[in-house]
Amino acid sequence: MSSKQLDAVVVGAGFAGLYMLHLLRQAGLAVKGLERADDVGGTWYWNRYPGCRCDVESIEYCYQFSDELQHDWAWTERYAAQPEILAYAQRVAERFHLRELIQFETQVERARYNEAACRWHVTTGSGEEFDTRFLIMATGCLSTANTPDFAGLGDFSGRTYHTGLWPRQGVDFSGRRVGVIGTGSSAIQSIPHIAAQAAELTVFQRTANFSIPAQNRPVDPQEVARVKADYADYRRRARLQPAAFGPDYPRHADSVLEATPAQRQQRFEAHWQLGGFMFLGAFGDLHQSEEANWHAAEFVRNKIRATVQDPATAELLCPDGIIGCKRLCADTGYFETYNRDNVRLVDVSKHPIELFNATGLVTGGREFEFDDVVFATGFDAMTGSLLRMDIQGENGLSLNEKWASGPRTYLGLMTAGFPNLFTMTGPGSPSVLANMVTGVEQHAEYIADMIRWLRGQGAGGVKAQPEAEDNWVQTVNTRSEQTLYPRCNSWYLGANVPGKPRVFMPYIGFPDYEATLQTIREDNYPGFTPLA
Ligand code: N01
Repeated sequence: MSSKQLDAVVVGAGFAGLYMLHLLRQAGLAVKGLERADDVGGTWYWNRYPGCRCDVESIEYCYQFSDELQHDWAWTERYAAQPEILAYAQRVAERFHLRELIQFETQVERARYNEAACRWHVTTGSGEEFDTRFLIMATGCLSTANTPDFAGLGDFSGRTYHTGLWPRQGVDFSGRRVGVIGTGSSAIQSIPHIAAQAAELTVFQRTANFSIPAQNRPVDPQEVARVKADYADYRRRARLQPAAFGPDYPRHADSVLEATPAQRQQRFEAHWQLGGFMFLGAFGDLHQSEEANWHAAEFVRNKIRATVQDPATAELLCPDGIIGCKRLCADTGYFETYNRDNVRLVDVSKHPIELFNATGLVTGGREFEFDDVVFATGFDAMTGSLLRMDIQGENGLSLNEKWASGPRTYLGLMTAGFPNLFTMTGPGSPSVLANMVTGVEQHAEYIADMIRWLRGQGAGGVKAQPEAEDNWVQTVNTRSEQTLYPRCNSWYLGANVPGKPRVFMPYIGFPDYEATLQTIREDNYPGFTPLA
């Protein structure tokens, strides 16, 4: 085979792509990775903003496929910061000799399916072409930055940044007047750091967000030794958790509505002290009942009121929605930052940002001047990176046409009409609702197994059956409708990108999903049709 005639192309060299490449090479395939960045790491390559760190504990936010790797790598903090996670991805690439499989600074622009040959023709931004049997999209769920189309943005003469495209050399805000737009996870992590450096910081908030202190700290060597003594069992138990992490944290099943006010307060306080996502384990009905959820939300609002000294600012920072409906944020000193003299909060919920001009922006008839603006405005999540590529499957059907009313997949792995095209942690899989590293390992192993199964029977490929896809889409929808998730304007629903179809994209429930995958594998992959 020439270097351009391949068995598999893997797009993306983040955690998903790296492991996929490793497994496919092990399976004996001629495989190549194509990555737009100049190094591995994916999310952790691009998101270098100050304060960037993971909201899943480091002992779990790492691969489990190699026992040696698990034991050799030592994290320094409970929640690892971006430089450490990037260093880990780089170490993995070196240890498993993966860089030699990856062509960097290569953006896939187009992919065309050739039905007669059961192969994909892939074209890059520089016009290079690859011919491959399998095309595997390890393109990430939060990898296409979303900068709103503000009028006059091009007129702004200061510096602009997006948290998801942060300059490698960092940014010095010393002595500068900075504006941050957005109050999602990226903003909540970066604002305390920017505030500590800048002369003035103005935060533009459209929707107040729930955030729980991460309670980050250096790792406890005894705790690490305990986990590592039986890492496999720890991992096994983690996979039985709703989001595939935190097996040793309490998750209570009882109803908040049956607790006395004192019991509620005590339980919420205990879970607040656990930090981050663990807060939502306080009671069993927080994701199901709005009335139950209100109690958790009110507890957090009271914490904000107790932290932020200016009552008007505190009220503006109090979210009025459902806690956990948008992704819960984990912070270190976020609300405290609003007690600094150099920080102010501007509410743009009633008066959206109207326009930018040379010196700043205008909202509600007021003008704000800056040297720098930071867009912490999120991503075109889950589908953005896939739909930006021009992908055409059977009968010239484009993925954009097929997903015009929202993504449709079978198990989040394949979409009917696009044979031999796999999506890793795609819409319809637990993906962003679970530990992403566990999710990508699960998908990489599943895809590699399926390819082995196909090769074992001399099949040229595989496609998802439309009926299987319809049923799965229904299952995903039914699952989300049983929860409070669809009731807010989250990126899980595509609500943050104007014009994007409103469909709840991830599948809720990692353990069920894992069991479904296993049953399907054991039954010889019903819903998938092998191709001659
Ligand atoms: O993005 P977001 P993010 N005018 O979409 C606002 C993961 N992550 O990058 O809520 C004014 O959450 C928007 O306002 P609204 C994590 O999964 C993880 O912060 O739409 N404001 C919102 O406040 C996370 O959920 C970690 O009304 C506008 C903000 O911009 C996901 O990435 C750290 C606007 C965008 O928030 C995305 O987080 C960082 C406009 N026109 C990220 N448009 C950790 O592991 C948008 N906004 C901890």
